Amino acid sequence: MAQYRRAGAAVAVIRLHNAPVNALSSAVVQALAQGVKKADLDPSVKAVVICGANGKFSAGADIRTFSSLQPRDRPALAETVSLIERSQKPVVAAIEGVALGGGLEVALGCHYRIAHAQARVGFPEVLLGILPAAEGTQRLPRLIGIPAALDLITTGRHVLAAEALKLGIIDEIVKENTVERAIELASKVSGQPLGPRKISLKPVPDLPDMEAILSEALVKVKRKARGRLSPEMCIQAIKAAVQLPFAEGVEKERELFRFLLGSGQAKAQQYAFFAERAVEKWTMPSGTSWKTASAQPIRKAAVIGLGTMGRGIVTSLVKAKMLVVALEQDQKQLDIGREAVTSLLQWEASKMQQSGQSQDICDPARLQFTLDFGALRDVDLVIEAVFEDMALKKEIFRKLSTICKPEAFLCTNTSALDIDEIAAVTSHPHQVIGTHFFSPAHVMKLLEVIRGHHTSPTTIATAMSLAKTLNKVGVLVGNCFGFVGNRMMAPYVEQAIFLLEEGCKPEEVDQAVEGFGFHMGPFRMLDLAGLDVGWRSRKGQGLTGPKLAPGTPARQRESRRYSPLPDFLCEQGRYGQKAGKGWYLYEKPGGRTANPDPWLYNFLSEYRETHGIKARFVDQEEILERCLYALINEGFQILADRIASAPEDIDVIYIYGYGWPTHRGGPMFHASTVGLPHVLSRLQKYSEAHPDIPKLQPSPFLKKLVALGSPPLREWVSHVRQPSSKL
Ligand code: HSC
Ligand code: NAD
Repeated sequence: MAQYRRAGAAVAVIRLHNAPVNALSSAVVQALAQGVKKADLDPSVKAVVICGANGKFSAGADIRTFSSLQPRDRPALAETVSLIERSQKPVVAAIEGVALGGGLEVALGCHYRIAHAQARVGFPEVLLGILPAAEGTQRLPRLIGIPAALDLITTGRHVLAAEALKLGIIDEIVKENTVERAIELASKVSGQPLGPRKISLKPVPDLPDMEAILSEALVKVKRKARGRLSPEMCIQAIKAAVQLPFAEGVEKERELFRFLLGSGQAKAQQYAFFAERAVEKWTMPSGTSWKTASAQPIRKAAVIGLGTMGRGIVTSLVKAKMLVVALEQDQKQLDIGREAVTSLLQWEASKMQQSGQSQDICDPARLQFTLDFGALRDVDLVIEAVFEDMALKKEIFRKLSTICKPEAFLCTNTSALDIDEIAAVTSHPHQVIGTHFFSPAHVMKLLEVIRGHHTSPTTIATAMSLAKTLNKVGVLVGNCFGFVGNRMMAPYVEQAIFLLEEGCKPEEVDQAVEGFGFHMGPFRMLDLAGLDVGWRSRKGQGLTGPKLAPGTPARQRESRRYSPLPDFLCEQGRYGQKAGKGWYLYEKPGGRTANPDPWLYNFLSEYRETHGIKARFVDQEEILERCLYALINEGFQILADRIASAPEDIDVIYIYGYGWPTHRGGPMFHASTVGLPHVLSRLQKYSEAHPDIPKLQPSPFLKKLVALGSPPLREWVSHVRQPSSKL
C-alpha cells in the first residue's frame, strides 16, 4: 500500500502502491501516515521522498469508497497531509504520471515538489461533484494566488508540468530519474529551515480587487454550471481561504464537502465517471469482448465528404497523428473543405500552444486532399461522411469494396441508416461498421460505434480503439433506425412539438429543459442542427411531401398523432439558424442569438384555430416530464431490444453526445433516481391523456422492472429477455 525504504544513509523513500493509479484508499493513507511517522521518529533519517509505483504519483482519493463515506467522517487524508507538512524533516514529492485530487493534496503537504516533464497535476474533484477536501482549497490559493487557484479548482483541468512550474505548483521539472533527483534534492535541503516551505503558514497573496475577482468568478461559474453545485462550492471554499485563518478555512472546506457529498449530484457524477470506464469494456452476447478481440493498427485513414461532419473528422484524425486522405466530389467542394479543415487545424494548434503542448501534432503535411478514389488504395480505414442518402452511401461502399485493400475497415458516419444494408453491397461486410460522430466532430467526445449483423470482433475492437486514439469515448451499440442516441431523441423532439400545438411557446419548452441542466432546449437545438435535415428524412419516409398519400389527415399518420408544424416551417424556408429563422428569429442568417419571434406566435395561433385546438397552459413539470420521460421510455425499449447492452451505455451517449447534464447522471440513472414507479405512473397518466401518441405508452420492460420491485440499475439487464437480442 505504501512501501518504506531507505535510499542512501539519510533519506527515506515512501512509495504509494495501489495499482493501477495509486488511489488513496484508507489502507494507502494509513500506510503513508505510518511511513511519515516512522521517518520522523528515526534520527538517522534526515529527509523523506514520497513517490508512486508504476510511474504514477497518485490519482487521488479512492472514488469507489465515497459511497460508504459517512458525511461526519473526518478525512484521514487531510490529517495525513497535515502530518506530512508538520514533519521536522524536509519531505519532497517526486511526481511522475499524475498527481490529481488527493494526490496533489499530498504533494502540497510536502515541502518541495519535483515533477517529470510529462506529469500532469490538477484538482478534478469538481467534475465528480465534490471539492478538494484534504485542505487543497486552502493550500493551493496560498501557493499560486487566487485567480490561478480559481481556474484550476473550478474547472478541474489537468495542467502539464511546464504550466505547473510557471504557476508555482512545482519547484522543478526533470526529463528522467524523477525519484533519484528528488532524493538528491532531499539530501541537499536537509537541515534547512522548513517554515518558509510550509504552505499552510503562507498568507494568500493579496490583490487590491480581491472581492471583485471572487464575485466575477461566482457569476461566471453560475452561468456555466447549469445547476451543478460543486463549482460554486469550490468558490466558497476559496473565499474562505481569503477571509479566514487556515484552520477555519479547513473547517469550511469540510462543511462544504459534506454538503456536496450528501447532495445527490456527487453520486450522479461519480456514476458517470465509472460508466465512462465501463462502456470501454464492451462485450457482445456471443461472449466476444475487448479482452479477446484485438484492434488493428490504423496508420492511414480516409474521409469521404468534407461537409459539416467530414471536416471535423479529418481534423480529429490529423490531431491523432494519422496520415489522412480527404476526398470530395468536385473541385469546388474540395476547396471549401480544404479551407475549412485548414482553419480548424490552425485553431487546434493555437489552443495547444496556449496550453503548452507541441503544435506539430496538427501538422497539415500529413493530409492529402483529392478527388480521386484511387488515392484510397492503401488506407487502413475509411470513414464515409457524404449526404444521408442510402443510394449514395451504397454507391460509395460498392466503390470502396473494389478499390480499397481487402483488409481495410469501412466505416459510415450515418446518423440513422441501416448498417447491414450498406454492408451488403461490399465484398467484406464483416469489415463494415458505423462510426457515428457528433457535431462538431473535432470537439464532441462521443463516438457511437454501430455493429452490423456481420461486423467482426476485430472491426469492433478497431473502431473502439480508434475512439480512444481520437480522445473520444466509444460506445458500442446495435443496429436499428437512429441507433441509441437519435432513436431516443425522436420521441423527445416529438413531445416538444406536440407541446407547442397544445399551447406552449418554443422558449417555454426550452427554458424548462435548460432549467433541468441541458445546454440547449429542443427548439434551439433543432434550429442549430437545421430543420431541413428532419424534413428530408420525413419526406423520405413518406410522412410529408409528394410521397404522402392524398387525403391523409394533416395531424395523423396511420392512427398516430403527427404534427406538420416543422414541415410548414420548412416550406416557408425557416430552416433554423442558417436561414436566420426557424423556431426563433436570428439577427441574420447564421446568427446565433435566438429571439422569440412574433411571426411564430401568430402562426401557432392560426394553426391551432385551423385545427380546432384550444390552447391551454402547460406547466414546467408537464413539459419536462413529457419530453424527458418519452426519451427515457425509449431507453427502456432499447435495453429490452438489446440495442444498448447496459444503462451505462445510454447514459454515456447522452452525456457526451446530447448535453445531458452530468450532475443528473444520464437519462437511465435519472430514472433510477426519481424512481421507476414514478416514471411509470407519469407515463401512464400522459398516455391516457394522449392515447394517439404510442411513444408515451410505457415500455413493457419498464413495467416489468417495476413489477419486479424496481431493482437497482446495475441489475436491469439481467432481466432482459434474451431471445429478443438484436445485438
Ligand atoms: C479526491 O481525490 C478527493 C480529495 O480531495 C480528497 C477527499 C477527502 C475525502 C476522502 C475520503 C475517502 N479512485 O481512467 P482509467 C480507476 S477525488 C478509484 O481507465 P487512464 C478507473 O476506474 C479523486 N479508481 O485510466 C479504472 O478502473 P478499471 C480525484 C480510480 O490511464 C482504472 O483506475 N481524482 C481512480 O485513462 C484506470 O483508470 C480524479 O478525479 C480513483 N481516483 O486515466 C482522477 N482513478 O480498470 C480520476 C482512476 O476498474 N482518474 N481509477 O475500469 C482519472 O482522471 C484517470 O483515471 C487517470 C488515468 C487520468 C488517472
Ligand atoms: P454535409 O451536407 O454537410 O456534407 C456532405 C458532404 O459530402 C458534402 O460536402 C458533399 O459535397 C460530399 N459528398 C456528397 N457526395 C459525395 C461523393 N460522391 N463523393 C465525395 N463527397 C461527396 O453533411 P453532414 O452534415 O456532414 O453529414 C454527413 C453524414 O454525417 C450524413 O450521413 C449525416 O447523417 C451524418 N451526421 C451528420 C451530423 C450533423 O450534425 N450534421 C451528425 C452526425 C452524423
